[in-house]
Amino acid sequence: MSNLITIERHILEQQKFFPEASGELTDLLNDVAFAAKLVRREVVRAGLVDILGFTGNINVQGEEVKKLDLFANEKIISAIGQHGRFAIMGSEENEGIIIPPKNETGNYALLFDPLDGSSNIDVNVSVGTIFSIYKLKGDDPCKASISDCLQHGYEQVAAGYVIYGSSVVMVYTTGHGVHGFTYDPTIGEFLLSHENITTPKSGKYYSINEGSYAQFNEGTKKYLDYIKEEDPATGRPYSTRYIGSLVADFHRNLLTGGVFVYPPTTKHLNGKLRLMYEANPLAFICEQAGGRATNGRTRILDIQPTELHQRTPLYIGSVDDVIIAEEFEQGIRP
Ligand code: P6P
Repeated sequence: MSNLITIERHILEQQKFFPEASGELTDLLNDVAFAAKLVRREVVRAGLVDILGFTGNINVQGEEVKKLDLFANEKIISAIGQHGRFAIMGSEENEGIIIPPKNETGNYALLFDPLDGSSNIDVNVSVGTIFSIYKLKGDDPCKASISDCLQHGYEQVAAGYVIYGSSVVMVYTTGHGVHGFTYDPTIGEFLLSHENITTPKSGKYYSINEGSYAQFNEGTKKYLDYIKEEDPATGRPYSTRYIGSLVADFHRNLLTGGVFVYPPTTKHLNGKLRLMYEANPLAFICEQAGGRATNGRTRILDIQPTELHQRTPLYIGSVDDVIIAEEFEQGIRP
């Protein structure tokens, strides 16, 4: 590859779209990229250091906290918080908001899931970090509050994820396309590998946990019957691909096409996934890549947030595939 473009250089070039941001956005995204390198360093060694397994703690979600979850959370808060660019943060691992050190100089809010899919960590299945960045609503960082963390998804100034898999890839958008960078451990840099990612209008994969079939409503059950019928004219049956790690399932469908559905269930009436640091950032990325993201009825980015950890159903991926799943959810398709 002749012109090696690092993520830092690419972010700097994106800055031209934000003349008013005076370089802040560049610094924010570089902070996130730096934190991702620290998390990656431990994730890829997880089997060699005493960082696997459980901490014995239960997080705000009522889930057992993995050591690597906690490590990633602490690393992101400290590595990013130290530069004073964020006035406030919200993490999947913390019940309330986080006011980082030097917050008085920050003009942005950061929402993140430090290590999504952590139940897969000990068995070496891809996991991921997801992040979402907003400009503060007011102009006094010292007055930053939960309302700065509860803005509509369409207010995001940047969003992205890091997938720790066979290779480590960081994907981000600032509203000007979606770009992917693969980590090269020989030089310690994320290098541009997927410029201007666009997702196919339709795919051949559907991702849903069919083990929850008994918990699904009639619309979801009819959708599953439909997507598995033989009909070459519409490319059916689709193939099922479900890793149980949102970032991994999303990333595959983003590149190859397909649909990911986490619908309402009797166990999770509002879906299981989190709006602010899972659905919103991935929806921003998906739409920027030409895809679609809803809760089965409403555009994810238009949902008015009310709580930091609120859940939402998630229908996300190729436009044509998402619309079909929505039509069953809404009873439009018999
Ligand atoms: P289920 C992992 O715990 C996670 O939050 C997402 O990464 C993943 O898509 C989902 O939950 C899997 O949930 O109920 O299918 O096991």
